[in-house]
Amino acid sequence: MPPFLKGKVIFFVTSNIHKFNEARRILREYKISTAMLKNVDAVEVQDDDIENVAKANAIDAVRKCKLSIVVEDTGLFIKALKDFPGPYSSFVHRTIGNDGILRLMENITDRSARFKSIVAFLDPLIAKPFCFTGEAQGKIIKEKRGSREFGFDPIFVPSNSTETFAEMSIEEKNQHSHRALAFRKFAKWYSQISGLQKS
Ligand code: ITT
Repeated sequence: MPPFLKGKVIFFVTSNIHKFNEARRILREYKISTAMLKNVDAVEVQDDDIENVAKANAIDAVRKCKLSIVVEDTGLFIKALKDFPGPYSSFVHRTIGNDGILRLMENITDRSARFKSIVAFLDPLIAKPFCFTGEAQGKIIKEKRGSREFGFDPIFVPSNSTETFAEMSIEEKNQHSHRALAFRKFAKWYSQISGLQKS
C-alpha cells in the first residue's frame, strides 16, 4: 500500500452540498473518511470535455491546498439538443434553469438524456489525477416533479424508474445515479490501494 494514503481524510473540493451529501454516503460504505472543502478559489476551467475540466480542477486544487482531494464534474447531455447543456450545465442551470430546458424541449418526442460524472482524485505525492466515470441514462419529463431541489433532478427520470431523482431519497438516487457509480469505482480502487475493507 502506498504509505502516504493510509488513514487519510479525502477532501471533496466542491461548493455544492448536494454533491457532497450524495458522495459522502457512498464513501462511508467503504470506510473512507471525507470532508467538504469549499472556497478553494479554484480556477473555473471551461472545456468541451468534462474529464479535462475535472483533471484541471484537481490539479489546481492540490496546488492550492496541498491535500488529498477529489473533485467531480457532472454534465447533463440531452440527445435531441445535441448533448446540450453538457459541459455548460452549471451555467445553463443558473441562467435558463429547468423551466428553460422544458421550454427548449416543447414538441420534442425523443426525451432521452444522460448524466455523466467524472471523479478525479489527486494527492500532492501523485503526479497525475486518476479519473473514474459514471453515467445514468434516462429521460427528461414534461413537468417538474419532486421536492429535492437539486439541479436538474426534478426533470430527470432514470431508466428502470418512474420517479424523478428529486422524488427519491439520497439512498434511492444513489442506486441509480452517475455520481454514485463514479464514486463507487473510485472507492473500490482507493480501498484496494490503501488496504481498506468495505463494511
Ligand atoms: P462544484 O463546486 O463541485 O463544481 P457545481 O454545482 O458547479 O459544483 P457541476 O459543475 O458538477 O457542479 O454540475 C453542474 C450543474 O449540473 C450543477 O450546478 C447542477 O445544476 C447540475 N447537476 C450536477 N449534478 C447533478 C445531479 O446529480 N442531479 C441534478 N443536477 C445535477
